[in-house]
Amino acid sequence: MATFRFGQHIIKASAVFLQTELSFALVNRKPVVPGHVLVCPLRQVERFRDLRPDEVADLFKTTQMVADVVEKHFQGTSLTISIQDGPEAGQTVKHVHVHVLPRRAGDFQRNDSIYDELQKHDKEDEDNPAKWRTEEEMGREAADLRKLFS
Ligand code: AMW
Repeated sequence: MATFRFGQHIIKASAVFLQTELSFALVNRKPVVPGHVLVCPLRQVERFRDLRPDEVADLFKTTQMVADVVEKHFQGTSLTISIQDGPEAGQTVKHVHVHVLPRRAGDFQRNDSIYDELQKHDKEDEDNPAKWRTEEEMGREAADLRKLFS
């Protein structure tokens, strides 16, 4: 089975629900909200500025498509779309990735708390394997999403 490179991580094809010419989208092992997924360039590039124009175009076209599908699938009514570009911005995986997070009324008491959660959800003390979803759960979610793109 093919695998994908996501920074230091090797991602199984079962967790990837969309591949385009230059990008791919995967489910998250530790979602901040239901439907929190990631869209990445296929090429392992650390910073947003390092992407070629065709990669930026593909990444954002793919993000637009993915965002629309996950918002509807997870019964969201809005979206937070975010890139943590560099370690001081909270980036832990050295491979550009766009966070797509379906939003709904009341999901956070303070709306912008989602950014605090995003910043800390995968930091050392918060991010241990016991808190990750199982491969099976991620595989099921990716399979459901994959159908929505075919
Ligand atoms: W960053 O803090 O670098 O902006 O976000 C990294 C994201 O990647 C986090 O949401 C984290 O949960 C997710 N993640 C890290 N490793 C994996 C993996 N192997 N499979 C799925 N998601 C992952």
